[in-house]
Amino acid sequence: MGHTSLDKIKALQKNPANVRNLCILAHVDHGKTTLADSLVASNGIISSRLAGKLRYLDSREDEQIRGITMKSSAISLHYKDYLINLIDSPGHVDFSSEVSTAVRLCDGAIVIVDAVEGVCPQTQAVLRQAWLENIRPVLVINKIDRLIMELKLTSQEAYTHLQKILEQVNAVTGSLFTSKVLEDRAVKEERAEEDKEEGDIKPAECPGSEQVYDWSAGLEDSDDSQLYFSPDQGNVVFASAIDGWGFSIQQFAQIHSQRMGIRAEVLLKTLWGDFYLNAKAKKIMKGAHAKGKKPLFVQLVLDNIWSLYDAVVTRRDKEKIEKMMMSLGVKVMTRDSRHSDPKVLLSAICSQWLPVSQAVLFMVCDKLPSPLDMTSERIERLMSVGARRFHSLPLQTQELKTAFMQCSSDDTAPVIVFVSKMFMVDAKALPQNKQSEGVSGQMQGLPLKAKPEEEEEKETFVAFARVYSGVVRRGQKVFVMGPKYDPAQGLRMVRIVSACLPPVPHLACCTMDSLYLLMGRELEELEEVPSGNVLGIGGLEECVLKSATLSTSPALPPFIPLNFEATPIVRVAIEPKHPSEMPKLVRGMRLLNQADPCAEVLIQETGEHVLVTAGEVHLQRCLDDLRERFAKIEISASKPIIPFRETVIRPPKVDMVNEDLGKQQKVAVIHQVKESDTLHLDPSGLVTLTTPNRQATVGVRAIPLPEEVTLLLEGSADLIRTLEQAGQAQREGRTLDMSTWTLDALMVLKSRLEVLLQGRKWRNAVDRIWAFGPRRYGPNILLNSVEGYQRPSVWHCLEREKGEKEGGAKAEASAIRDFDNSVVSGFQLATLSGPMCEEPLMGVCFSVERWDMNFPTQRTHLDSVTEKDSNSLDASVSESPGEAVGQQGASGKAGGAGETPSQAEGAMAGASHGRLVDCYGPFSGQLIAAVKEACRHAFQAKPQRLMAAMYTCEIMATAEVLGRVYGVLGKREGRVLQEEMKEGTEMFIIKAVLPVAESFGFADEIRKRTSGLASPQLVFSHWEVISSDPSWVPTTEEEYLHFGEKADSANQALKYMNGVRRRKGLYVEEKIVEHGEKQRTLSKNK
Ligand SMILES: Nc1nc2c(ncn2[C@@H]2O[C@H](COP(=O)(O)OP(=O)(O)OP(=O)(O)O)[C@@H](O)[C@H]2O)c(=O)[nH]1
Ligand SMILES: [Mg+2]
Repeated sequence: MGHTSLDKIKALQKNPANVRNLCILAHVDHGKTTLADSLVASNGIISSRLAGKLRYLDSREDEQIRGITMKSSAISLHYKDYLINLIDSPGHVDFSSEVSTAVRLCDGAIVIVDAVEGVCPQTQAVLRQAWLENIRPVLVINKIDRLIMELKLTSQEAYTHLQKILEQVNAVTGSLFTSKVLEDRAVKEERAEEDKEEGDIKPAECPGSEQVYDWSAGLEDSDDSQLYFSPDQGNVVFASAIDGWGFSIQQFAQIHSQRMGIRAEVLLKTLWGDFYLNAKAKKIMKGAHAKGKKPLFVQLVLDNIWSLYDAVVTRRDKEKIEKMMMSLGVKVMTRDSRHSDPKVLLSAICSQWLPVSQAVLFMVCDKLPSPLDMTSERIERLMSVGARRFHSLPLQTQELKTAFMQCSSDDTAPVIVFVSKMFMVDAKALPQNKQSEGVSGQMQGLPLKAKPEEEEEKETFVAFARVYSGVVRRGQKVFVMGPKYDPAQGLRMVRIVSACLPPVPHLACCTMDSLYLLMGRELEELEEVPSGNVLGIGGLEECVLKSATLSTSPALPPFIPLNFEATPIVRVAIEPKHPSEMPKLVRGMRLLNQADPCAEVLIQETGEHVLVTAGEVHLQRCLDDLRERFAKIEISASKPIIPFRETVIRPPKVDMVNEDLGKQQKVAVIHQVKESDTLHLDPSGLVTLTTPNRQATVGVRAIPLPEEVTLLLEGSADLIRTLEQAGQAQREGRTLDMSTWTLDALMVLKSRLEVLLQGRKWRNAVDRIWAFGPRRYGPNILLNSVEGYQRPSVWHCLEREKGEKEGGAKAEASAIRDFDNSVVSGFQLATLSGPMCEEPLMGVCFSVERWDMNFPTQRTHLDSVTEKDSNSLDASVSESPGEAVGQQGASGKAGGAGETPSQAEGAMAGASHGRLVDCYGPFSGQLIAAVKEACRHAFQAKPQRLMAAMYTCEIMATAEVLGRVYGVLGKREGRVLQEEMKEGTEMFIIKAVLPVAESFGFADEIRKRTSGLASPQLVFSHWEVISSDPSWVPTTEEEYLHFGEKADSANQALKYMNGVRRRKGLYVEEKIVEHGEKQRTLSKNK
């Protein structure tokens, strides 16, 4: 463990004021792990000669081979009197969930930016993540050697370039800050409102009645001086991690103040900026740029570095090197100075002259907050789960805020711990087993080679965690709070932690069997860990799935869920090579699910085991892990399953060869629907369908939603879910304590929908929304256009004061109101899988225009229980199975249920409406099926289209390889959105979108075609309608001429659709050999 003893670290842990928990964040390949190496080397854990080459924290074999980090890992370092718990994180977008797990446990972050590439998409993403978690960043501008050696900039040009980079980074922070201030102002207003309301009770405390806000008010008052990166603030280090040097301007200010006799404070203020040295007057003057003078930074800082590189690397001028070493007071070993690679000598000199580790460690101790500096804002945010606000939490819960703030390690302080992920280690590498194993501890974390069968089970999970309050002791019992745990409920039922808890929902009890100090590839055993430190906890695998909140106080609510940036989108079906090994696969997938923060594991209705990952690289890592660590069997994975969406569009005006279409074409489309005695279709697209027992008839029309509406609904899924929950609660007679912020957001959503849904056909549409779907929050709408049918709108629960009126309305509801829920369920089923290839629908509005009920004996009795029953059943059905595998799950359950809730129909129908059973089955079931069928037919009556998931990517390429990049993009149906030259370099930045379906192997292909110069990162961006019609056949002469008779070669949508249908075992209409005689004709010609 290097030259710091375990006892020293234990002592340092006890002083939270000198603890720094921080992570290293950056875009991929900007040098995080290389910088971490230098810091690790400063503690003697690795040799400083190997720093930068070893990439010590990339402990996995595939990380070393691919050269990218795939997981976050922590190491504790010692610097002066400080303990630094450092977490290295991955920069590749596929692993951005690992970044979230790191950021949550930290108080500060080192953000690294590559001096050549500047601010990249992931740089922005990590800055945003740091911001959202309220942690303070410092900046390292890395790879400055590239400006010298690759771009061959002069020191003056480099200065301008660095200034630009700093501006870019500050622009990102600035925009985050502005939006935050505006948000804060909204909250303040809200508080003022609340105070006003409470003012009825305590008028004395009521603030001034009229408050007028100026829009810029918050911006001016807020202190943003701490916020921006500026070398004179001491929060920027310039570095070349690979060559081992780095500095902040403080260092140079000190060096030069002695040499030149200028006060260090003056230099500190003037070293960065538009200042120059007037040698004659011995003064520092302003206006270097205007007067064409060398800025101080160039003259006193960069020039020294430039001339060192010039002497050592470019000219290899021995004499000059000697001289420079003398003046710097640096001595190097002869083997370094004689080495054939001049970089060795360079880094030997630099790492003594300006050691990067000292500059960075000094900066983090000086500028980043300690655990004692937790802001109350951050604590309130962590504790305000869901739509609840902090002030509505029980009093005992609110009091826990003090415990966070004090960060006390007293025995009386409640223990508060957050686990952000679970990672697996080989049991042999655990410190308690190490004595017998000797050196094998070194190998911990490295992938395991094949081992004898009996050792298979010997792997355990360690929780990656942090103590926020109290002292954690080995063998201690704690509560595990599930994501839905309600402290108010818990407080009523339990007081202390004990093994036999009364059954409190979402609360469990667990023992922390062992505690570890995380040392990169190694673990060290600890007896206790005081507040404010990062640690590993063993023995939680039974009660923690991926992340969890632990405490000794039942008053603690679960922390807000981790904020993941990436959407898991790439799914594959997995099966064992030998069918008999299925149980091993199931176990392996369960372990994988637990060990990976964002991978999802589900069992599809067809019985297939499906793995959902964030991208291709992530997928590969998950498969490798399954093979080598978790299942340890041969597995085969299907080709990635690409998700599609189905939608309808407005009838196109032109055909495939851009000819104007007449009316008759529309009719041709419509006649795809086959009419029967219970099904009728009118030419305008209205489908009427009667249930088999002829007691109900529904008329449904499908209407495409405007694109903006679909986007809005898609983006507001969480909000709509809250709305749905509130509606549900109201129907059950409960109230959901929504924060004013959520209520406001819902009102805004409603009014935006009103603005977007304009025109005759959408009159009053927003108030008539019956439901959203699928799963009750999807981007499709069910619209109530039934004449004379009154039902409360989905927005009903927003109108608090009108809440009471509903009771009255209910009593006079008609008999059909009882079956309201069957219609909604039918709609949910229809939107969950569409008629084209059973993929979910998107952007479709189903307007129910007719709903007639015709009972043999009129039912007058209304049974409210009935409605409730079907409600709750439906709710459990509509919950997505993926979400069942919760992020903060308190149980060890893995895997989900079936994917489509088709069993819903039977279950629901059986549960209620028993009196209306006839030979066709329960009536509500018939109605569900009828609505679902009507929706499907209505959908088919409109021009249907597939929607493809699209990735965006940003590719950086030089002019020479630009053509090849375009070639690869074109071949894969990609579209270039923007191309621009990166300032100060010869690189082009290309922004493009391409379908997920065409993206597999894209990054590799680009890398190969450009000899590794361009490496794109794919980020899910949106859904896009594929313009070609999959059911299209050529009808006009021109089309025959253009596409031939089969016309299937060019039809991308048909290709995708048939692919999905084939995979799902649905009927695919295909002609395999047509016109066999043509081949004969060909051979005759030869
Ligand atoms: N020229 C130069 N190259 C550097 C410097 N620092 C790192 N590199 C190189 O950049 C590449 C990526 O370095 P890493 O440290 O693995 O980058 P990372 O940010 O950890 O990458 P991910 O973890 O995959 O996001 C390696 O080939 C390093 O050798 C530097 O200061 N100068
Ligand atoms: Mg790395």
